[in-house]
Amino acid sequence: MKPKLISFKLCPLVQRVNIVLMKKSVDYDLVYVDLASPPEWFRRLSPFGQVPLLQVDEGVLFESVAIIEYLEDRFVPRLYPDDAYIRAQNRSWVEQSGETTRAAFYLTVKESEDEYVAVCKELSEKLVRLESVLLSEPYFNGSEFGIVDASCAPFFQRVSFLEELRSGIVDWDHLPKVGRWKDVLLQD
Ligand SMILES: N[C@@H](CCC(=O)N[C@@H](CS)C(=O)NCC(=O)O)C(=O)O
Repeated sequence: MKPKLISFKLCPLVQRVNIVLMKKSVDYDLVYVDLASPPEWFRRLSPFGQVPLLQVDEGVLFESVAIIEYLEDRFVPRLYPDDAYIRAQNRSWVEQSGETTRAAFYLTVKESEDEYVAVCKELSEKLVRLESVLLSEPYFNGSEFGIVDASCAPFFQRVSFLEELRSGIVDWDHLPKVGRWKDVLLQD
């Protein structure tokens, strides 16, 4: 069977899996569920009621990072570098990107100005850290698009949408490398 990705329309963690599937040119189906009112079949498949799920011949996978690792093992082109140390570093940044993506989500739900400003500060701190480790261009590892890029792209897309509503979330002038990386990923 074609892999089936089970999604919720706004989920950035599904989106990173989508990007990996597309970069590997995998023919797959995409199904959306309403998480506020999930269908019975979804409750049965998803151990924690969360998306993404990837349904494949062998069964159903959950957790976006585990799904990406599975896709990386099964389909070319390889999106992680060959070198074990650099690959492990990449994985660290994939983990961190989940935290950054979560912060971008908090920007949309915090109800007071103080909480909102605190999230902006947290985001900036994470991006300053990223700025200090970005050594290559245009992608995280250089010329080849990889899994860190796929994992960060949904976050950049959300911040860029939010900045259309309210500028000044991120001080891009002080993050030139991250800013250029964001622009390349959004262009992709
Ligand atoms: N660690 C999980 C998190 C997945 C997650 O938080 N998904 C959200 C949508 S973006 C969800 O399904 N929320 C519903 C819920 O937690 O009940 C992953 O990376 O796959």
